[in-house]
Amino acid sequence: LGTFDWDDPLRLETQLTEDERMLRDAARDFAQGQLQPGVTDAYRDETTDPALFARMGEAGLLGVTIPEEYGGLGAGYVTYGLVAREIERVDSGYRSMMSVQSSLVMYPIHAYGSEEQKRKYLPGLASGELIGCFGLTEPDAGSDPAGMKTVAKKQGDKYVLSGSKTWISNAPIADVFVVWARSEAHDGKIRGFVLEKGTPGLTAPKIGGKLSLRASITGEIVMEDVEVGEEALLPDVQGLKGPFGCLNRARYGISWGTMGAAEACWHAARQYGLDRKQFDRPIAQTQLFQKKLADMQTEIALGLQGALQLGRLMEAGQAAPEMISMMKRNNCGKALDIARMARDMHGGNGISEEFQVIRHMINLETVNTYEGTHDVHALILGRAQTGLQAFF
Ligand code: TGC
Ligand code: FAD
Repeated sequence: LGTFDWDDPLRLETQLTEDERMLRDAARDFAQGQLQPGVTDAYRDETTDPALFARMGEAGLLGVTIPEEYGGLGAGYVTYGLVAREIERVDSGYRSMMSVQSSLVMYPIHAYGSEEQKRKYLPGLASGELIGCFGLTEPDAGSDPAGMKTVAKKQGDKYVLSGSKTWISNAPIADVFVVWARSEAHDGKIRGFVLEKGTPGLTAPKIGGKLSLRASITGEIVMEDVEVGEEALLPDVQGLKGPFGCLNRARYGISWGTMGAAEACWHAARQYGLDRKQFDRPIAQTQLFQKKLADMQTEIALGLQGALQLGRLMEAGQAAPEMISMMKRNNCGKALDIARMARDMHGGNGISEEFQVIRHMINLETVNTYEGTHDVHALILGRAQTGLQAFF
């Protein structure tokens, strides 16, 4: 019979390759050494230091799955997931910055872009010298991106883009904007464009007053007759499968990342229960406290196994979007439950920034909503098993 490691009950560690463990350890060192010390202040003060991108780039954490010839790490999807888990163990906002750059900006340029676009943007995005953002959501088109109003009109050899995007991570500090619009020259189909900061008519005001994901800056993208040439069009994709192809990767990364946030909350609650005494004994020595710890341990172990299996299927080219919906939805929902439990188990201290758990809890409200809400992923899974469309 084997031994039981409370911290790794189903032996995830033994299912990773040596290279994966090494890159995971490097990501953990970076996250704990460079991100953890400043996160409480960044969250409280709602500040995002753009220099963090260069530091993540230097540590090799941007574009993990992008080939080395374009500045990426050329590693697999499991490594990408392990990196997301380590960063989100610190803060969902920092993982957000990394996933937007890697899955929503570098991936579409690599998968759908011309050779010139790849050479122009990918190395700078990998090093973090350039910051990217991804504009799909609009004020009137969130869960239903097919309802987007942003248009690209062809005038001579130029495209003229007008419209607005909202709730866009990184936008106010971005240099490179991957934006999705209906193109009149392509029968109204959705096409991707790569816009650059400073182009006349393009602005990205910050959205203030966020009480969640405060360490990651969010903004709008406003396009007032933004004129670009053919070289801005992503040539190799059209239709909603363009943005969804990117979302598949980011959603997959979130299934790992949320488990990192959940682990941080679980470990904190366990330690707090061992340290804190009431009624002359550690609160960890009560049945209710231990039941909560058991639930956390079980859900995290299962969530990580699911994320790992999905990562292996992605690496084998066998992952279906519905599998990604299942893992994004389940792991976000479970992580949110775990963070709420951990907050409760800390008593009054649980609401203090010092104990971190309430920050994770509030962040996970955003993560449960973006990249497809918890309920929208339920509808994707419901459609897949009934054949019945319940969106409208
Ligand atoms: P539907 O009819 O289902 O599909 C339309 C076309 O798209 C294709 N498709 C996919 N392709 C690849 N991967 C997927 N996951 C795909 N899902 C759909 C589909 O095959 C079809 O292609 P074609 O060629 O036949 O036209 O589309 P629908 O309009 O009925 O979609 C419904 C729904 C709800 C599934 C979808 O719209 C949806 O997922 N909504 C959620 C929107 C969302 O996730 N937005 C995310 C915005 S980005 C973001 O939040 C970033 S946060 C980043 C951070 O900070 O970390
Ligand atoms: P809505 O679509 O209006 O949904 C509101 C509620 O209605 C939800 O509970 C939803 O589940 C429910 N609902 C909607 N349709 C149905 C239905 N058919 N049946 C049942 N219930 C339904 N977007 C980007 O493009 N790029 C980004 O970088 C980005 N970053 C973000 C960062 C943050 C901090 C946040 C908060 C959001 C970000 N988003 C981004 C936007 C995000 O993807 C959307 O908020 C999300 O897709 C939901 O859209 P919505 O806010 O319009 O909500």
